[in-house]
Amino acid sequence: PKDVFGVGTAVLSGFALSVESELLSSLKGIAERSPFRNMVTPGGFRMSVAMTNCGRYGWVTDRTGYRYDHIDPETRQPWPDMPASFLQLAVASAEAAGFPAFSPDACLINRYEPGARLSLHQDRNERDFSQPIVSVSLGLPAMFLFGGLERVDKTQRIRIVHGDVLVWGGPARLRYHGIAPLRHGEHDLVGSIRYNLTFRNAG
Ligand code: MD5
Ligand code: FE
Repeated sequence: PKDVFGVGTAVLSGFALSVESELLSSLKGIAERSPFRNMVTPGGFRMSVAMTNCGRYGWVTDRTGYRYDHIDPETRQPWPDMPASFLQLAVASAEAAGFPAFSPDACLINRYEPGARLSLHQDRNERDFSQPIVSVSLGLPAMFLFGGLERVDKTQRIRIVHGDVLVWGGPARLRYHGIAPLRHGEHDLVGSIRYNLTFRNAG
């Protein structure tokens, strides 16, 4: 793996390609049970990225704040189970990046339509920052913004494409990051959409 961003980061180019169809069909099943929705931030803004989750815990936001919850607030049911294909890819990716003990219990699934973006933020709702985050990209390419440990730090940009897996751990785990507004386009298999699966140990 390339650690183009520095210690704790890995870009596994095309690592998910061999299982793309399993991932996409599992994703369809998850979205049938827990549909994508645009959540509202504590500040009252509707997110342009639509989200759902699978696994023991799901990440949610509403006017009261950000949290991990075992229950989908829309369906009032537990989130769909994490499919074996998801878990296997996440664990293999973390291992390839030097994190052999990754045990994800949450998978946040982001759906970007053209124009959707994710502003610069840190992921800090998880209990154990020694566990990495594994991110799998499917569909349209995206421009990933990668900053430092402070919001004002200069950001690097990298284009990530269908099948890429990125791993963030160790000293990179709390770096600021975001996604620039998605450009219009058409992906052969996925259409005019980008999906990102982010595997976490929420605890
Ligand atoms: C995405 N999702 O492409 C990104 C990929 C999110 C989110 O940011 O919170 O759903 S995950 C990128 C990530 C996670 C943890 C740490 C770092 C990046 N990092 O240190 O840059 O939808
Ligand atoms: Fe994030």
